[in-house]
Amino acid sequence: KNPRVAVVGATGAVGREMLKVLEQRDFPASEIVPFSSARSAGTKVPYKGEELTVIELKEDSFEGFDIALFSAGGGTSTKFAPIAAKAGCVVVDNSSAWRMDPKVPLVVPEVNPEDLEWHPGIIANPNCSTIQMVVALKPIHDEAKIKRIVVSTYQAVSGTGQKAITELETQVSRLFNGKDVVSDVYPHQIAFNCLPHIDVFEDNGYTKEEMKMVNETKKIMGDDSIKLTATAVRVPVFYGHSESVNIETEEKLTAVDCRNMLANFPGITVIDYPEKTHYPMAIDCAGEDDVFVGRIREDETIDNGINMWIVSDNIRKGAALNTVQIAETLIKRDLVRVK
Ligand code: A2P
Ligand code: 11C
Repeated sequence: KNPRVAVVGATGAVGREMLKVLEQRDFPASEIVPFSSARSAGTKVPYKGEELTVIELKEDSFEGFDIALFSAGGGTSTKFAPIAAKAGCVVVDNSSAWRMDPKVPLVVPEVNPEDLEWHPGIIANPNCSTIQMVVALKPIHDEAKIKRIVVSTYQAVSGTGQKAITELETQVSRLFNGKDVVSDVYPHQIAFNCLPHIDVFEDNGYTKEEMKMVNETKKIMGDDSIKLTATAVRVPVFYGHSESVNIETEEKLTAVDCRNMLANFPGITVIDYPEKTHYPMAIDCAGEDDVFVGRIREDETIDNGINMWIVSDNIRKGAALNTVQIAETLIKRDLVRVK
């Protein structure tokens, strides 16, 4: 029997992509039902050539569902995920609300699928910047044990949501027409600019986005000894986060070892032909499923160090796809009780 699936936040940027991914992967559902707030209730969303009517999310919405995929913000997840779990659903939540709860597994299926076994009815999907990085870190950590990571990110505006996509489009068009620009979503102009500021600043001088990368990486990799320091930067790119990652390992790895290991790992495509100017770029990775890795080279300033460049579509592997892959893995491991 196939599970009945609720998609909460189905009118949002990630929710719409979830429906697309469910359709593309022919997810084995008996029914898919889209939910939103009262604002969008009654509107239609496309699924398998049909138009599904969006339903307002209420406390009794989860009766008869087996799986609920959430991407409707932290507030909605904090309130409704426990209600859904109590109604017998397994919740896969894309918000940051439950990620660091020790009772809730934080899962990237290529990295720590075994953590799904102890789920209490809620499973958290990590932050997009963390997901693409840990997929590439996992084979390196298994082989050579990672001691320290220094990462700088170049993050697309779609990570902020639809409003930010519109802000970048509008600013570019106004600047080309000699008009002044207004910044509503970001504190400064994002067009033709880079902002070293994602989410709010914390007391230690880092942003919340940077600290998510520190804390989520340790939880997913199951190793608190990994040291990580991050600088997260918003760049005028629509889709696809890029990351410059420097890794120090306990054991020596050559660039060739590293390239081979990454190329053989599920979910990774290595594009590393600098002599042909072939390396991962956001514009090529947008709309794709894999994590793309290139510029793999040894750090010549330390004994055991590797530098690499990691790019992935933040809305797909960074959000919608990883959520759906978690649901697929739950089914494969017989961890969903279909009513
Ligand atoms: P709505 O369209 O009714 O606002 P995004 O992150 O792209 O802004 O999308 C957020 C998604 O979360 C939308 O589908 C939005 O629905 C949904 N959402 C926001 N608040 C709630 C809520 N209280 N209950 C259910 N869905 C919500
Ligand atoms: C960004 N990474 O690009 C953020 C978006 O914790 O799920 C996702 C925030 C999160 O702005």
